[in-house]
Amino acid sequence: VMRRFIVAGGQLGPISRNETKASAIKRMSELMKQAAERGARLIVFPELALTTFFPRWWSDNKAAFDAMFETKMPNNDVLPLFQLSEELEIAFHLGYAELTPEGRRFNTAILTNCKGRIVGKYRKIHLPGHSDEQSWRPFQHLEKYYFEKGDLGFPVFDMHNWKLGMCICNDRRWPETWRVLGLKGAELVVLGYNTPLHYPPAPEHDHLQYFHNELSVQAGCYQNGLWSVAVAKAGYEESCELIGGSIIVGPTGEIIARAQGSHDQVISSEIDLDRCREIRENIFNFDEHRQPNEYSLLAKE
Ligand code: ING
Repeated sequence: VMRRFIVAGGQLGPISRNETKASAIKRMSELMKQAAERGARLIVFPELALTTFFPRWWSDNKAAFDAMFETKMPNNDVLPLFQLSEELEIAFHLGYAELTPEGRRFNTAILTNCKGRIVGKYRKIHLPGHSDEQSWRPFQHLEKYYFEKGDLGFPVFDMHNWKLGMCICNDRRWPETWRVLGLKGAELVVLGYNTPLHYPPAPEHDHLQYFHNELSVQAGCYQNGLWSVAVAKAGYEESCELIGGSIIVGPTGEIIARAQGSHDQVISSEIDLDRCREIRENIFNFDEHRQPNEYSLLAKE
Protein backbone atom coordinates (compact mmCIF):
# COMPACT_ATOMS: atom_id res chain seq x y z
CA VAL A 1 0.00 0.00 0.00
CA MET A 2 1.15 3.58 -0.73
CA ARG A 3 3.32 5.42 1.75
CA ARG A 4 1.68 8.66 0.55
CA PHE A 5 -2.03 8.62 1.35
CA ILE A 6 -4.88 10.68 2.79
CA VAL A 7 -5.61 10.51 6.53
CA ALA A 8 -8.70 11.88 8.22
CA GLY A 9 -9.86 12.88 11.68
CA GLY A 10 -13.49 12.41 12.67
CA GLN A 11 -14.11 15.06 15.30
CA LEU A 12 -17.28 14.54 17.33
CA GLY A 13 -19.43 17.18 18.97
CA PRO A 14 -20.98 16.49 22.37
CA ILE A 15 -22.45 13.08 23.27
CA SER A 16 -25.20 13.44 25.87
CA ARG A 17 -25.45 11.13 28.87
CA ASN A 18 -28.54 9.36 27.52
CA GLU A 19 -27.41 9.18 23.90
CA THR A 20 -27.22 5.57 22.71
CA LYS A 21 -23.98 4.00 21.48
CA ALA A 22 -25.86 3.22 18.27
CA SER A 23 -26.39 6.97 17.80
CA ALA A 24 -22.69 7.71 18.33
CA ILE A 25 -21.80 4.94 15.87
CA LYS A 26 -24.28 6.40 13.33
CA ARG A 27 -22.57 9.79 13.63
CA MET A 28 -19.13 8.22 13.19
CA SER A 29 -20.37 6.16 10.21
CA GLU A 30 -21.45 9.40 8.53
CA LEU A 31 -17.97 10.86 9.10
CA MET A 32 -16.33 7.67 7.82
CA LYS A 33 -18.36 7.93 4.58
CA GLN A 34 -17.29 11.57 4.14
CA ALA A 35 -13.67 10.63 4.77
CA ALA A 36 -13.85 7.80 2.22
CA GLU A 37 -15.35 10.22 -0.33
CA ARG A 38 -12.22 12.35 0.17
CA GLY A 39 -10.07 9.29 -0.55
CA ALA A 40 -8.93 8.76 3.04
CA ARG A 41 -7.39 5.37 3.93
CA LEU A 42 -7.61 5.93 7.70
CA ILE A 43 -9.94 7.90 9.99
CA VAL A 44 -9.19 8.68 13.64
CA PHE A 45 -12.05 9.03 16.16
CA PRO A 46 -11.85 10.53 19.68
CA GLU A 47 -11.14 9.03 23.09
CA LEU A 48 -14.19 7.36 24.72
CA ALA A 49 -16.08 8.02 21.48
CA LEU A 50 -19.15 5.85 22.21
CA THR A 51 -20.48 7.74 25.21
CA THR A 52 -20.46 10.97 27.13
CA PHE A 53 -17.32 11.58 29.22
CA PHE A 54 -18.74 9.90 32.33
CA PRO A 55 -15.59 10.39 34.54
CA ARG A 56 -16.93 13.94 35.04
CA TRP A 57 -19.34 12.46 37.63
CA TRP A 58 -18.64 10.80 41.01
CA SER A 59 -20.50 7.65 42.00
CA ASP A 60 -20.13 5.77 45.29
CA ASN A 61 -20.51 2.61 43.23
CA LYS A 62 -17.66 2.31 40.71
CA ALA A 63 -19.82 -0.08 38.66
CA ALA A 64 -22.56 2.53 38.26
CA PHE A 65 -21.25 3.45 34.82
CA ASP A 66 -20.47 -0.08 33.64
CA ALA A 67 -23.11 0.35 30.90
CA MET A 68 -20.71 2.91 29.40
CA PHE A 69 -18.08 0.14 29.00
CA GLU A 70 -17.59 -2.48 26.26
CA THR A 71 -17.07 -6.09 27.33
CA LYS A 72 -16.40 -7.25 23.76
CA MET A 73 -14.87 -5.51 20.71
CA PRO A 74 -16.36 -5.60 18.16
CA ASN A 75 -19.91 -6.05 19.46
CA ASN A 76 -23.45 -5.45 18.20
CA ASP A 77 -23.38 -1.70 18.88
CA VAL A 78 -20.11 -1.04 16.98
CA LEU A 79 -20.42 -3.71 14.25
CA PRO A 80 -21.89 -1.27 11.66
CA LEU A 81 -18.69 0.80 11.83
CA PHE A 82 -16.50 -2.29 11.32
CA GLN A 83 -18.66 -3.37 8.37
CA LEU A 84 -18.48 0.10 6.83
CA SER A 85 -14.69 0.10 7.29
CA GLU A 86 -14.47 -3.16 5.34
CA GLU A 87 -16.91 -1.97 2.65
CA LEU A 88 -15.19 1.40 2.13
CA GLU A 89 -11.68 -0.03 2.69
CA ILE A 90 -10.83 2.60 5.29
CA ALA A 91 -9.01 1.83 8.54
CA PHE A 92 -10.05 3.46 11.79
CA HIS A 93 -8.92 4.23 15.35
CA LEU A 94 -11.62 4.18 18.04
CA GLY A 95 -11.46 5.06 21.73
CA TYR A 96 -13.79 3.35 24.22
CA ALA A 97 -14.13 2.22 27.84
CA GLU A 98 -13.04 -1.44 28.21
CA LEU A 99 -14.37 -3.82 30.90
CA THR A 100 -12.44 -7.10 30.80
CA PRO A 101 -13.92 -10.51 31.74
CA GLU A 102 -11.83 -10.31 34.95
CA GLY A 103 -13.57 -7.03 35.82
CA ARG A 104 -10.65 -4.72 35.01
CA ARG A 105 -11.50 -1.28 33.56
CA PHE A 106 -9.31 0.56 31.05
CA ASN A 107 -9.50 3.70 28.89
CA THR A 108 -8.77 1.86 25.64
CA ALA A 109 -8.39 2.44 21.92
CA ILE A 110 -8.13 0.09 18.95
CA LEU A 111 -6.74 0.35 15.44
CA THR A 112 -8.14 -1.59 12.50
CA ASN A 113 -6.70 -2.24 9.05
CA CYS A 114 -8.47 -1.18 5.82
CA LYS A 115 -10.65 -4.29 5.99
CA GLY A 116 -12.16 -3.55 9.40
CA ARG A 117 -9.97 -6.07 11.27
CA ILE A 118 -8.49 -5.07 14.66
CA VAL A 119 -4.68 -5.01 14.36
CA GLY A 120 -3.82 -3.24 17.58
CA LYS A 121 -5.01 -2.20 21.01
CA TYR A 122 -3.73 0.36 23.51
CA ARG A 123 -4.73 1.10 27.11
CA LYS A 124 -4.19 4.66 28.37
CA ILE A 125 -1.12 4.97 30.60
CA HIS A 126 -1.20 8.61 31.78
CA LEU A 127 -4.52 8.87 33.67
CA PRO A 128 -5.12 12.50 34.67
CA GLY A 129 -7.38 13.84 37.40
CA HIS A 130 -8.09 12.29 40.78
CA SER A 131 -9.60 9.14 42.39
CA ASP A 132 -11.68 10.68 45.19
CA GLU A 133 -14.75 12.92 45.07
CA GLN A 134 -13.59 16.52 45.07
CA SER A 135 -16.80 18.51 45.44
CA TRP A 136 -14.99 21.88 45.16
CA ARG A 137 -14.68 21.21 41.42
CA PRO A 138 -17.52 22.29 39.09
CA PHE A 139 -17.09 18.85 37.50
CA GLN A 140 -14.96 15.82 38.44
CA HIS A 141 -12.16 14.26 36.43
CA LEU A 142 -12.20 10.72 37.84
CA GLU A 143 -10.15 8.73 35.33
CA LYS A 144 -7.96 7.46 38.20
CA TYR A 145 -11.13 6.16 39.87
CA TYR A 146 -12.86 4.47 36.92
CA PHE A 147 -9.81 3.18 35.04
CA GLU A 148 -6.60 1.28 35.76
CA LYS A 149 -3.29 2.37 34.26
CA GLY A 150 -2.77 0.70 30.87
CA ASP A 151 -0.74 -2.53 30.87
CA LEU A 152 0.13 -2.80 27.15
CA GLY A 153 3.00 -0.31 27.02
CA PHE A 154 3.25 2.10 24.07
CA PRO A 155 2.93 -0.27 21.11
CA VAL A 156 3.71 0.38 17.44
CA PHE A 157 1.87 -1.67 14.82
CA ASP A 158 3.00 -2.61 11.31
CA MET A 159 -0.01 -2.19 9.03
CA HIS A 160 -0.18 -1.82 5.26
CA ASN A 161 3.54 -0.93 5.12
CA TRP A 162 2.94 1.84 7.71
CA LYS A 163 4.29 1.92 11.29
CA LEU A 164 1.51 3.30 13.47
CA GLY A 165 1.58 4.21 17.16
CA MET A 166 -1.34 5.09 19.42
CA CYS A 167 -1.82 7.06 22.60
CA ILE A 168 -4.81 8.65 24.35
CA CYS A 169 -5.49 12.23 25.43
CA ASN A 170 -3.34 13.08 28.47
CA ASP A 171 -0.59 10.80 27.08
CA ARG A 172 0.03 13.43 24.38
CA ARG A 173 1.20 15.96 27.00
CA TRP A 174 4.08 13.71 28.10
CA PRO A 175 7.22 13.82 25.92
CA GLU A 176 8.07 10.29 27.08
CA THR A 177 5.01 8.98 25.20
CA TRP A 178 6.24 10.40 21.89
CA ARG A 179 9.88 9.45 22.43
CA VAL A 180 9.10 5.79 23.21
CA LEU A 181 6.89 5.59 20.09
CA GLY A 182 9.57 7.39 18.06
CA LEU A 183 12.32 5.06 19.31
CA LYS A 184 10.12 2.14 18.22
CA GLY A 185 9.97 3.63 14.72
CA ALA A 186 6.43 5.01 14.67
CA GLU A 187 5.80 7.11 11.55
CA LEU A 188 2.24 8.14 12.42
CA VAL A 189 0.76 8.49 15.93
CA VAL A 190 -3.04 8.53 16.17
CA LEU A 191 -4.89 9.69 19.27
CA GLY A 192 -8.21 10.97 20.54
CA TYR A 193 -8.94 13.35 23.40
CA ASN A 194 -11.69 14.75 25.64
CA THR A 195 -10.18 17.94 27.07
CA PRO A 196 -12.27 20.30 29.19
CA LEU A 197 -11.66 23.99 28.47
CA HIS A 198 -11.81 24.70 32.21
CA TYR A 199 -9.03 23.14 34.30
CA PRO A 200 -10.21 23.61 37.91
CA PRO A 201 -6.77 23.35 39.61
CA ALA A 202 -5.42 26.18 37.44
CA PRO A 203 -8.19 28.26 35.84
CA GLU A 204 -5.59 30.79 34.76
CA HIS A 205 -4.58 28.20 32.16
CA ASP A 206 -8.07 27.83 30.65
CA HIS A 207 -7.34 30.19 27.75
CA LEU A 208 -4.25 28.10 26.95
CA GLN A 209 -5.98 24.73 26.40
CA TYR A 210 -5.98 24.96 22.58
CA PHE A 211 -2.38 26.19 22.62
CA HIS A 212 -1.28 23.35 24.93
CA ASN A 213 -3.01 20.82 22.69
CA GLU A 214 -1.15 22.08 19.61
CA LEU A 215 2.14 22.59 21.49
CA SER A 216 2.10 18.99 22.77
CA VAL A 217 1.31 17.38 19.42
CA GLN A 218 3.57 19.66 17.36
CA ALA A 219 6.52 19.05 19.71
CA GLY A 220 5.88 15.30 19.72
CA CYS A 221 5.87 15.22 15.92
CA TYR A 222 8.89 17.45 15.34
CA GLN A 223 11.13 15.97 18.06
CA ASN A 224 10.49 12.41 16.86
CA GLY A 225 10.08 13.02 13.13
CA LEU A 226 6.57 11.61 12.78
CA TRP A 227 3.03 12.49 11.71
CA SER A 228 0.05 12.71 14.03
CA VAL A 229 -3.73 12.91 13.82
CA ALA A 230 -5.22 14.17 17.10
CA VAL A 231 -9.02 14.20 17.32
CA ALA A 232 -11.39 15.78 19.83
CA LYS A 233 -14.71 14.96 21.30
CA ALA A 234 -15.70 18.64 21.49
CA GLY A 235 -18.35 21.12 22.54
CA TYR A 236 -20.69 21.76 25.45
CA GLU A 237 -21.27 18.22 26.79
CA GLU A 238 -23.42 17.79 29.94
CA SER A 239 -22.54 21.31 31.20
CA CYS A 240 -18.83 20.91 30.48
CA GLU A 241 -17.17 22.69 27.55
CA LEU A 242 -14.69 20.40 25.79
CA ILE A 243 -12.10 21.89 23.40
CA GLY A 244 -12.18 21.09 19.70
CA GLY A 245 -9.03 21.87 17.81
CA SER A 246 -8.50 18.50 16.11
CA ILE A 247 -5.30 18.67 14.05
CA ILE A 248 -3.11 16.81 11.60
CA VAL A 249 0.58 17.57 12.16
CA GLY A 250 3.67 16.71 10.09
CA PRO A 251 7.21 15.63 11.11
CA THR A 252 8.31 19.27 10.69
CA GLY A 253 5.78 20.21 13.38
CA GLU A 254 3.58 22.02 10.86
CA ILE A 255 -0.18 21.86 11.38
CA ILE A 256 -1.58 20.88 7.96
CA ALA A 257 -5.27 20.51 8.87
CA ARG A 258 -7.38 21.88 11.71
CA ALA A 259 -11.04 21.50 12.75
CA GLN A 260 -13.35 24.52 12.78
CA GLY A 261 -15.68 24.75 15.75
CA SER A 262 -16.99 21.98 17.99
CA HIS A 263 -19.40 20.01 15.80
CA ASP A 264 -19.08 16.63 14.04
CA GLN A 265 -16.69 17.14 11.15
CA VAL A 266 -13.99 15.51 9.03
CA ILE A 267 -10.53 17.01 8.73
CA SER A 268 -8.18 15.43 6.16
CA SER A 269 -4.86 15.84 4.44
CA GLU A 270 -2.44 13.89 2.29
CA ILE A 271 0.60 12.70 4.26
CA ASP A 272 3.83 11.09 3.00
CA LEU A 273 5.37 8.75 5.57
CA ASP A 274 8.71 8.90 3.74
CA ARG A 275 8.97 12.58 4.77
CA CYS A 276 9.75 11.39 8.31
CA ARG A 277 13.29 10.82 6.99
CA GLU A 278 13.89 14.58 6.57
CA ILE A 279 13.89 14.73 10.36
CA ARG A 280 14.95 11.22 11.41
CA GLU A 281 18.00 11.20 9.16
CA ASN A 282 19.08 14.72 10.05
CA ILE A 283 18.29 16.95 13.02
CA PHE A 284 16.87 14.04 15.07
CA ASN A 285 19.01 11.22 13.79
CA PHE A 286 18.92 9.26 17.06
CA ASP A 287 21.92 7.06 16.21
CA GLU A 288 24.13 10.03 15.41
CA HIS A 289 23.01 12.69 17.88
CA ARG A 290 21.06 11.17 20.77
CA GLN A 291 22.97 10.67 24.06
CA PRO A 292 21.01 8.06 26.05
CA ASN A 293 23.79 7.58 28.63
CA GLU A 294 23.01 11.13 29.79
CA TYR A 295 19.29 10.47 30.24
CA SER A 296 19.09 7.71 32.87
CA LEU A 297 17.16 10.07 35.20
CA LEU A 298 14.26 10.02 32.71
CA ALA A 299 13.35 6.42 33.51
CA LYS A 300 13.83 6.64 37.28
CA GLU A 301 10.76 6.31 39.57
N1 ING B 1 -8.33 15.04 29.53
C1 ING B 1 -7.46 16.10 29.78
C2 ING B 1 -6.20 16.07 28.94
O1 ING B 1 -5.14 15.68 29.36
C3 ING B 1 -6.52 17.66 31.30
C4 ING B 1 -7.16 16.30 31.22
C5 ING B 1 -7.22 18.79 30.85
C6 ING B 1 -5.24 17.77 31.74
C7 ING B 1 -6.61 20.05 30.88
C8 ING B 1 -4.60 19.02 31.79
C9 ING B 1 -5.29 20.16 31.37
O2 ING B 1 -6.30 16.52 27.80
C10 ING B 1 -8.06 13.70 29.46
N2 ING B 1 -9.10 12.90 29.21
O3 ING B 1 -6.93 13.26 29.67
